[in-house]
Amino acid sequence: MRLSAEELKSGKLSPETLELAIQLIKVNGYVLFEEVLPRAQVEELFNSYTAILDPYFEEHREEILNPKNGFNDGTNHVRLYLPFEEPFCDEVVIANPFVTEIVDRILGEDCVMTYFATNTSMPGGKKSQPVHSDTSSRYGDKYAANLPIANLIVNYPLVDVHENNGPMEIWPGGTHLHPDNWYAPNAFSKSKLAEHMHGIKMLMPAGSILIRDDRVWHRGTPNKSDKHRPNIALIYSENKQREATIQIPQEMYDQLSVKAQRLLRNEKIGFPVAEPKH
Ligand SMILES: O=C(O)CCC(=O)C(=O)O
Repeated sequence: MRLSAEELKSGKLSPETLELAIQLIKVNGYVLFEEVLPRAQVEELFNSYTAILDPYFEEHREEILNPKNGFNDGTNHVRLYLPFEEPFCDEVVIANPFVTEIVDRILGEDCVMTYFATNTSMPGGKKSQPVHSDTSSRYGDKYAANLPIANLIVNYPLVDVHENNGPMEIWPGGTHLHPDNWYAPNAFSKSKLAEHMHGIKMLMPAGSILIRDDRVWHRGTPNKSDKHRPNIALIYSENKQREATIQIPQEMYDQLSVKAQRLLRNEKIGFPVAEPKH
């Protein structure tokens, strides 16, 4: 959907849009707000990101493309954790008001941000990834009913995503509503089932905001263009104890908005900015 000029200007969703977005995530597994971040900011993010990705990839090519790594077997997909620094840690990215309104309502106002990374479909991929959910079941094989949403993934595409440059493909409308044990390793193959189900390619303009239940089945597809197709990928989670992963120097944390500080309060505050890693 497209946000209204008034919503974009005020940085606030109307009560109707907020409610619709929440219900869409609940029933369909995702909501897409098209073209929200300013183009110039997205270009800056893209250029700064590729300035990190390209040398990193050259240095770690063997490991990243190792065919033993299931997700990288011919897909030319790379997941890269982002350093917590400008322009990536801009408030528009980490605490976007259109996102925080929704995550607060679904996950609770005490929710936290737990993941700060990117997924890139790089040119030259030959295969799609296996169809998967992003996090596993909460109770392994034990629990045979659906559970409330615990994690929301937020993607910001840094280029226009079209048929040709490796759009993410998703299976919406119910693949997030399965019993918990369907997300466990012993569950029936999602790739086999998905072949007979309706998936859609997430075609979206640069700077869109895709918010999805982490259980929705999806996969990366090969990029047939000659330019990277990166998505920033953040995860917001219900507040429960887990290992902190995002390193934030104290002086940077101190400069964040109250909301961003609250979202990141359980992370590694007072640590130096981490080097990029896959
Ligand atoms: O950004 C994409 O194309 C999806 C990537 C993905 O699902 C993954 O690497 O786990």
